[in-house]
Amino acid sequence: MTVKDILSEKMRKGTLHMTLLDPAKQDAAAAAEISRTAAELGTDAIMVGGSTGVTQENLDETVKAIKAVVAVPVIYFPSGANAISPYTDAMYFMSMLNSRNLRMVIGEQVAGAPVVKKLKLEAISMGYIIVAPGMKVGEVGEADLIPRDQPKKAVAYALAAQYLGMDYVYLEAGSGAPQAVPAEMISAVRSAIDIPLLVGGGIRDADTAARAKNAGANVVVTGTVVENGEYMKRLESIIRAVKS
Ligand code: 1GP
Repeated sequence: MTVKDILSEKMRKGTLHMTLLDPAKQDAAAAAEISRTAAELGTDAIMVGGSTGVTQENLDETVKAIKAVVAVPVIYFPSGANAISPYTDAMYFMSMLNSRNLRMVIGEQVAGAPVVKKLKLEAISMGYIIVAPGMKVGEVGEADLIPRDQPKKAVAYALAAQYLGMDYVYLEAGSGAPQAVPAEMISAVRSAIDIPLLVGGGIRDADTAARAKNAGANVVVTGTVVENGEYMKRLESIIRAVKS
């Protein structure tokens, strides 16, 4: 069964939660420990990636350590073709649709595609749409940010992703964003498209996670929340809100 099939089956039953770990932010053993806890608390997949500082070495080490302790899929969330790991279960083959830089839209993908083929990796295509404030990823990706009060613009990008044949759409406010993607934007996109919708960036508590879920996110992604040593209770309440 492919990772996409596993996730589709789970999505039919409800909203999923995914935990994002940046290999540049902790060592492999710490990433594995967080992943084990997140999986025990019910997270549905571990995403590994970051905007800067991901190397082949820290990526491979982190993925291997996580794979050794969890049964849920481990999915690479790349920022470019500089590092691609053979150890993940799948990778998002993503295009930052609202980047002004063609390299982020198609250049890195062209560079990475032969590697994905060679490694026989499962590629899950994804339209990646950066919503204001966008944070680091908006900056390094040179995104033409979707204004928070323009859901129609987000809908147009998401529909374009669907018509281009992409598997998923990801609405991203940016890691550590002071505000998550607005609920109105999530629900506008959800009602316009038929493919799964991931939402992340700035979701640090159960209320915000519940708002994203209730607005129609199929997958709620959290990253920063596990970077604080005292994350367990918070992550537990976020996952409970996503699953209830
Ligand atoms: C970043 O959307 C993810 O790609 C997670 O964001 O770190 O703010 O949870 P946070």
